[in-house]
Amino acid sequence: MEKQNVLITGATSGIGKATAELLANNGFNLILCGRRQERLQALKDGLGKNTNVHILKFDVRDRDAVFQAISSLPKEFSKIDVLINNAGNAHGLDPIDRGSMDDWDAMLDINVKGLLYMSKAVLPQMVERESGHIINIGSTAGKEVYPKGNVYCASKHAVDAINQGMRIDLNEHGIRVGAVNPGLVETEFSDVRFKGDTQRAETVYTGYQPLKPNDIADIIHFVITRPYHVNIADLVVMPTAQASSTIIKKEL
Ligand code: NDP
Ligand code: 8X3
Repeated sequence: MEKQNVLITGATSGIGKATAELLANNGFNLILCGRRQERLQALKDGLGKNTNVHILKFDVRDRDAVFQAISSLPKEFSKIDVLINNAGNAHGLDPIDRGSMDDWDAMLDINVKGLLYMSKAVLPQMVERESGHIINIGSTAGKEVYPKGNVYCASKHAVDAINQGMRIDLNEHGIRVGAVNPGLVETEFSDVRFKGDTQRAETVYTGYQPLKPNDIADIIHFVITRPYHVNIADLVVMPTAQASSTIIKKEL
């Protein structure tokens, strides 16, 4: 069978990177996206030994760059079988009255509008073929709201709504759409949220066993390898130590 092409946004770190590594070893061609060119190149150099890898450097906030990137794909990568909308982050953790408007813009522009731009750029070919698979990386923050999570939670609630809306609207075209919604995963997520304060970031993942990026990569691999009539529509996964955004069994 012909190898499928999988496009992953946010492939330079965390969940996206682990997914790229797993899929490279399991018979998928990869289109890897992010803003950090040196990390993209390192992934291509490493994973390119196992599979065909194409890298695209752009910011998902930049609408024109998104469309240019997709239209620049060489022929062998131009058919996208699976789109993994993973790029995103939290920026800040502040009460709503003290939040930074730059942080709000970043979260809504990247997590919501970036996901929409990517989907808009890729969907026409899926609609034309009447096949394809979109996986939206949501969050438990898209299922509940926690103190100071306000705008990040809003962005992930939007991903939840868009995931449902896409599934409804694309149903007639036979396209699979589903979300994977993780709880706490130890990645660069908290470094970004706390703007490089690594000590504060580390406290988010200490005293219990958080999920690792590989745990989510395993799930994504499972989701995309189901027979085509099976669509995992919405999946929530947390560390065993986590019961909700605020209830975490820590041994300190
Ligand atoms: P990381 O910070 O490790 O990775 C984030 C990725 O997103 C990086 O590859 C980064 O690449 C990319 N990215 C960020 N902003 C942009 C942008 N403007 N344009 C293009 N790419 C961008 O975090 P995670 O792996 O944890 O996060 C991945 C997804 O998982 C996010 O959507 C996040 O909300 C979600 N998530 C994370 C959880 C966690 O606890 N870690 C839990 C639930 C969901 P680069 O900087 O090179 O552009
Ligand atoms: C990331 C999980 O709880 O830090 O989406 O918001 S949380």
